[in-house]
Amino acid sequence: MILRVQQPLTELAARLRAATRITVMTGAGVSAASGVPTFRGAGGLWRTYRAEDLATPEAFARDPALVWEWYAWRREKVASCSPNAAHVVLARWSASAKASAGQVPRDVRVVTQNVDDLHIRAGTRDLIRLHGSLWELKCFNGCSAGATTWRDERVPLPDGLPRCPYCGGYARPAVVWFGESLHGGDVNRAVEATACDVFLTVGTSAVVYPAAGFVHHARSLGAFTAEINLEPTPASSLVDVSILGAAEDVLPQLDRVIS
Ligand code: BJW
Repeated sequence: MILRVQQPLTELAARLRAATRITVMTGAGVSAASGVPTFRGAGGLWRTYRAEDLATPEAFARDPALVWEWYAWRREKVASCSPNAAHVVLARWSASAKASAGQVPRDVRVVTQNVDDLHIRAGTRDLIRLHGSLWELKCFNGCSAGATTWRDERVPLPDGLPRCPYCGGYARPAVVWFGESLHGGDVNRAVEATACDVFLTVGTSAVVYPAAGFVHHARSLGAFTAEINLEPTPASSLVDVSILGAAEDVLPQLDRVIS
């Protein structure tokens, strides 16, 4: 177990206990203990591949087979993974709107940048998914019917590149690539969730915008802000409390203290 700083954990627990509105924003580090590779940490995906080669519309237009090969590999990887203790705690918090007698009722929102769906599989309610899902596809050509995403959980994918059932063009993963706008409704819900008592970021390198900006927005609105990560990030010196530790260790410990 990696838990290097006890004092910030105690302070965060006290803040969480007193809070009525809590927002937790997660990144790839939350799924690391499940076996899902992160992007930028040790062993992260970008250490092996260049983002520009795989996670942009230009990359897909240039070489859809290469991009699909990468996504097919990641779908297979994620399909073999299960939610870990961090997902389980957040799922329980998200469902704990009605508190038992004597407890403060809590409204817990979970916002994620992850496309793996492990929060959903753990049972998180009303999850806000900023970067889409590995398990949904849409038309790459942008045909009107294929703009609405459809579910595709086939693992492995059949031979040949997935096609749009409406226009026959290439289908693509319904994830948000660099240079693409996030879905307006998701951004609005996330911005709304920055109006909270405690805003906690977990397992994100805090470098990809607009997600990385939400913790600062929450702070400007008066939220107590905190971060849980294995290592310092650009947000560490700006949040009220930075806890160096693993999400799957720290969240269950916080849960025990505040429950
Ligand atoms: C643990 C742990 C454990 C490990 N416990 N912790 C210049 C300046 C500012 C912005 C821009 C700019 N140029 C371009 C932009 C915009 C760009 C951007 O932010 N770029 C930055 C990199 C500079 N953003 C966009 O393009 C976004 N769209 C947009 O802004 O539209 C308007 C616009 C367009 C064009 C120009 C300007 C504006 C879209 C961003 C989409 C991001 N997409 C991806 C891929 C999704 C699909 C897929 O998965 O295939 O999303 S990139 C990748 O990064 C993925 C993630 O969701 C995202 C964030 O990564 P995350 O989750 O933080 O993971 P890691 O790996 O980075 O970090 C893991 C952390 O966990 C590490 O810190 C570890 O230490 C830690 N950890 N184990 C706790 N057990």
